Amino acid sequence: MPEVDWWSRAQAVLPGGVNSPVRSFGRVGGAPFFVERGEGAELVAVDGRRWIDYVMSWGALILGHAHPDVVAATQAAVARGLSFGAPTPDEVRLAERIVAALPSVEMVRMVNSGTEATMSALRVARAVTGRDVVVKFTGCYHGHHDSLLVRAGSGAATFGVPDSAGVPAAWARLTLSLPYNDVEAVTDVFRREGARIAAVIVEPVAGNMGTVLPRPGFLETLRERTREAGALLIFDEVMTGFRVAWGGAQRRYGIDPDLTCLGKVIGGGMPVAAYGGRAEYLRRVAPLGPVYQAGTLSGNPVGMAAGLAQLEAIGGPAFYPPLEDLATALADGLVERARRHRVPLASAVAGGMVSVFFADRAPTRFEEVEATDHGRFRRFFHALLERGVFWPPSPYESAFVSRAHTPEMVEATLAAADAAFAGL
Ligand code: KE4
Repeated sequence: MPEVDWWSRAQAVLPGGVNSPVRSFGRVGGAPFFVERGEGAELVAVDGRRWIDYVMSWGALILGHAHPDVVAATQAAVARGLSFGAPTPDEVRLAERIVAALPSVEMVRMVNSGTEATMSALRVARAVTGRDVVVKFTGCYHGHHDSLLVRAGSGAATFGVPDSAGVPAAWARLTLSLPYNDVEAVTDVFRREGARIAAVIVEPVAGNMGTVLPRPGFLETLRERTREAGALLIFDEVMTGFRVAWGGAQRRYGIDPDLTCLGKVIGGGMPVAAYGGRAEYLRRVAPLGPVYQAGTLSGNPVGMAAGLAQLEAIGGPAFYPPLEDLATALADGLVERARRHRVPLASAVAGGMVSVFFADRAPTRFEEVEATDHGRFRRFFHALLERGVFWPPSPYESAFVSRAHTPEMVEATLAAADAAFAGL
């Protein structure tokens, strides 16, 4: 059977050959492999090659690929029908699990993507406050809706400019994008624009510029300034929710946001996301209140079954310390191997998410990530890929470990990295 050239076929009918840009290897060069299946912590390509996988569907698969409990629950749900457009008990069960795990969340609405979750949360915040301006942070990614595809204007505290073609300038002018971890910039903007600000939306641990940790006082400042100004604080925990702790970053750092966005882990690999928060805010959402938001497949039974099975298998808070230990062993091992070859490498770890940066110290904001050595990252990525390790194909992405990753796999990864650093 002649090998199918999936990459050529894909590029003929899909923009860039992919359904999401990062999969195209655009940041690292080369052509992506096409996956036949996932097994635990490994991906198997259609030609039989296999890799230890640190992408794990961008964080969704915290138990690993095709976990038997998730597969069984999802298959059983499929056999009962894929979608009804009518309420089902599992929607209630998953919402109850989320509410029980996140004290700041009294009520949730299921949606189908992180983009929908953050878009809807912003709409609620604008409705609750009657204000239009939102504050985000450069390097944080909240999905691809117009309000948040905005990058910083010329000055740190000037209104934004579109970060994508097709985003109206008028929309961008309602968004302020500040440097992550910059407490002074936040205080200054609230001093000047506080009365107009509907919400601040933040990744409480940034994961879309690599993993960048909040500096002490940063999240606390956001909580104080928003409360003083009557603005809402939105934690975008699409990546950190059930990834950095059972109760997400809000439990890890002890901050209660007004609204929370979730995704990835709560869907077990299916298109499931959610936004939630104080009941008084969620009661503004249709059909109860004037904020309209809807979705044909929101809360669909197959996604609910997958998410419930994954959360069930995670079990609770005790799942996370061993996961973080493994991520830390990986990060420390990579930094140590790089040191042996006199390659500057820094790392950041939060729960089961981890990044390494070709720099002397871990970045605290987007500009510092931009300044890291991307050429070395590209060569590192391909050297690992040739040695059976699939690292995220961009210096602006986080890597993810799962319960399926073993210490032996970490050792194999470190051996591959040692050889890679020798050639950098
Ligand atoms: P989706 O619309 O892609 O489901 O979620 C958007 C989103 C929102 N908020 C955060 C914190 C996110 O990390 C994401 C999506 N994450 C990326 C990974 N960097 C998804 C990967 C991709 O775009 O293909």
